[in-house]
Amino acid sequence: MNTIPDLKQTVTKYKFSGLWRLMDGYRWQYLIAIISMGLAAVAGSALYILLGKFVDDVLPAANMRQLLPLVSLGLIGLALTQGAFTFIGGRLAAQTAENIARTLRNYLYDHIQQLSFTYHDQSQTGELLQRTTSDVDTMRRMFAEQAIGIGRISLLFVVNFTALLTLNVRLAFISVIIIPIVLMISLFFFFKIGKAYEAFQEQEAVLSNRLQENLTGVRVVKAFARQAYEIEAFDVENREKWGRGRRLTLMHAFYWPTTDMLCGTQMVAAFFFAGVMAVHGEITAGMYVAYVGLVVQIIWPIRNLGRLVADVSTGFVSFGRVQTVIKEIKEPMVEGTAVTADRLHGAVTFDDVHFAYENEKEHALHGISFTVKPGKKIALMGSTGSGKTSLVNLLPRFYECSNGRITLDGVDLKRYPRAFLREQIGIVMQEPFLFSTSIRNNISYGVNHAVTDEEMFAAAKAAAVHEVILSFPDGYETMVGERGVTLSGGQKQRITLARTILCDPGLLILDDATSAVDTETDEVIRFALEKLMQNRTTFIIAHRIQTVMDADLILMLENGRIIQRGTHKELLTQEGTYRQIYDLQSRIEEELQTELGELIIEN
Ligand code: DUT
Ligand code: MG
Repeated sequence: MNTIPDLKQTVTKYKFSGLWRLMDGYRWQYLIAIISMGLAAVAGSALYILLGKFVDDVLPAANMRQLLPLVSLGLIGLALTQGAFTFIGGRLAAQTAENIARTLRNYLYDHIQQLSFTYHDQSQTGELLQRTTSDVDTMRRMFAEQAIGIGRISLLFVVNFTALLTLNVRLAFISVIIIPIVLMISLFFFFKIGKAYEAFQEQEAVLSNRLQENLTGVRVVKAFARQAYEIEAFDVENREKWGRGRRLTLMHAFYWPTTDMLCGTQMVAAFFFAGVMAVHGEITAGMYVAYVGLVVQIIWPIRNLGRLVADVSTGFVSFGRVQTVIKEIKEPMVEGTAVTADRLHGAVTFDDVHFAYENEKEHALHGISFTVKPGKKIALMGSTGSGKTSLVNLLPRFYECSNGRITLDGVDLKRYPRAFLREQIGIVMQEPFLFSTSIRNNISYGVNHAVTDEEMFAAAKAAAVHEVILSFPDGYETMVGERGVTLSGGQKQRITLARTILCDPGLLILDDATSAVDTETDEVIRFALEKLMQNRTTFIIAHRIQTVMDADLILMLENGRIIQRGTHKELLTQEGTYRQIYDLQSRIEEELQTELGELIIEN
């Protein structure tokens, strides 16, 4: 893969300089493209001048028969030259534009990967999709078609106008009166179309967001039989997009007839003047022929120039949208000086830690303090929304605490590079996510080196999923996700668990990692993990007392505060939530046992 250049510097107040920077490395190619177009223009106007000379000097001449093949060859040669240079110019421009678009797309992808959790919490997937695809493509078109077109037409104008001047100065000026007017009109459209296009793109992003969310949640939609509602909601947004698209096409529709009329009038007037001059003998018949050709070579391109200028505004709008993503600060991954050991011991302290999500008034965590010695097991319990996930997410620095201090092996967490933390801290997230690839690839996702079958099987066994995988016809090669089998919630959870185990992290976080498996499997996993958790600090978030009872420290959270702390034994002696949960869960167990016993006696 090519290295990705830093495009941060393209974010400037002035769009032109930003676009200029974007062309780093491609400028020569682009310049050659424009020069080729210019040479094509020169060949084109030479063609008409030669045609004029042919009418004036060759046709009436006595030795016409001898000159005819020569002049014809010249004309064909010029036509071929024009074609060849147009081809070269167009091809180079298209290539440059593709390259710029590819670089930009790679850059955006890379950039988006490195943005913080907070950014991703707040940005919409459809919006980002739109910016990395449709907006980049609009910019590609600007480079391939509009910018090159403007360059070509400007050169065409210079060349042809010079040629016109050599023919007749007065005529030359008469034939370009319209140009300032056309340019003013296109400037007007430049701003109008820019605004309309921005509105259009915004709405398209809304639409793709809707679509993306609907597809992700298609099962929920069906389960609640909300198809009609969804279709209606989609239609509303779609109609809005249609309206905005129509406004855009209407503007184009206005542009063409207006400029056509102006340009047409200009041409007729120019031909008329030239005709009068020819009749009066001020210009020759050959000059008239050349003149007509040159005027057509100027006026029609100018009419297109206006359209191109107006359309460049869409590229500018898209560039602006892309820039807002580029502007976002990346999460520094390697900054920090605290890595001395190549492995964490796993001593963790929280010292009066407060934390709030961006744009949330309420803190998610208040004054959290506790200490964990290396290799210990710490359990977090608490009702939903009490802050368990928020607390563990601070450890790999997914988020930064607002107040207080977290230390790891005695060093402030802020002094560790994020890359190191994320390598050393294995987290099994609350919502399991698998990629659309084989189970093998999913399990080995977190490690960079090649994984042997033994290592993979050991990880899968520890997660109590090895047997399950073997029961699939393709075993570890079974495809999951959109292109393969659909796994149950518990199976997914165990595969993500195996993925984390394989990474052999120095500190392990299990966020409700066994919530979707039955009590029996939970026990199997706990037993298998027992060995893994030895000498490895482990944070366990769970709701079952059995899962947490052997922890060295249990923290009971409520509304972002620790309301109880201690070991299982200690907490049982206290009045409080833990005891209540224990009583509740053991009462259910007892009742089950009794009922089971009665059943056995009855039979
Ligand atoms: N919260 C946010 N933004 C987020 C995530 C959570 O504002 O991106 C809020 C919701 C909740 C509080 O923070 O009021 C704590 O959420 P957390 O996810 O930490 O709760 P939990 O203890 O993990 O709940 P659960 O057992 O449902 O996973
Ligand atoms: Mg949670």
